Amino acid sequence: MRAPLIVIEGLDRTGKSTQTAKLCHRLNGFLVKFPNRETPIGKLLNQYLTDASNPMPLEVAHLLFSANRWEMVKNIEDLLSKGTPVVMDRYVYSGVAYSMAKGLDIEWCLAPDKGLPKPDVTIFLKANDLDSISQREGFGEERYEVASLQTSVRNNFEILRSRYDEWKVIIIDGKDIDQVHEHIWELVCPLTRGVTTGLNRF
Ligand code: DGP
Repeated sequence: MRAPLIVIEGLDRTGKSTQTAKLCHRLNGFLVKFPNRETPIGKLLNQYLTDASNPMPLEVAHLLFSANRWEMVKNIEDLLSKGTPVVMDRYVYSGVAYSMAKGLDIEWCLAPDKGLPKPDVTIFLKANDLDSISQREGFGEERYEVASLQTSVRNNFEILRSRYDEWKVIIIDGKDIDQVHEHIWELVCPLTRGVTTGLNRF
């Protein structure tokens, strides 16, 4: 028996940080946020994201985002095997959806993440009303926070959703924080007794 690996995905400013923190607290789990900007690789990514004039090639950024996930694997596997649920704020799917939106090929994007542990459930916080997202406080501060790019990222998330069967979607329009949290809890609750199967891999 091991603990579950739970991922919450979504566009920028859709409430992932709030929801992952709330879920983690309720589960007494461990929160992993990607990109993890604290590691040496994460610091490079932070510079890339916050300085739009940073000339780092797209492919290099993609590989660094992937490396940033690989940095955490051992830690994550240890936690799961010891019975601590792991909640992730973004994961492989953000990696693919954002880089595809900038023009990279889906298979190329997936390749460096091959072998990473697969989530037991991926919950996509979907906003139908993209205008309301771009009006949220702070939107536009980082490189990818551009309305046209977000539309493309959302379409890419839909492509990924049709490929991976552990995906669940919650429409967030018109819902408050607690309502979204209760939806998430309904999806996660069956996993709280533990998972009997081993971890799948990408
Ligand atoms: P966040 O810290 O969750 O606001 O994410 C920062 C930005 O980085 C956000 O616009 C989404 C983007 N992002 C997150 N993960 C990846 C990734 O793996 N690859 C790429 N290309 N972009 C990512």
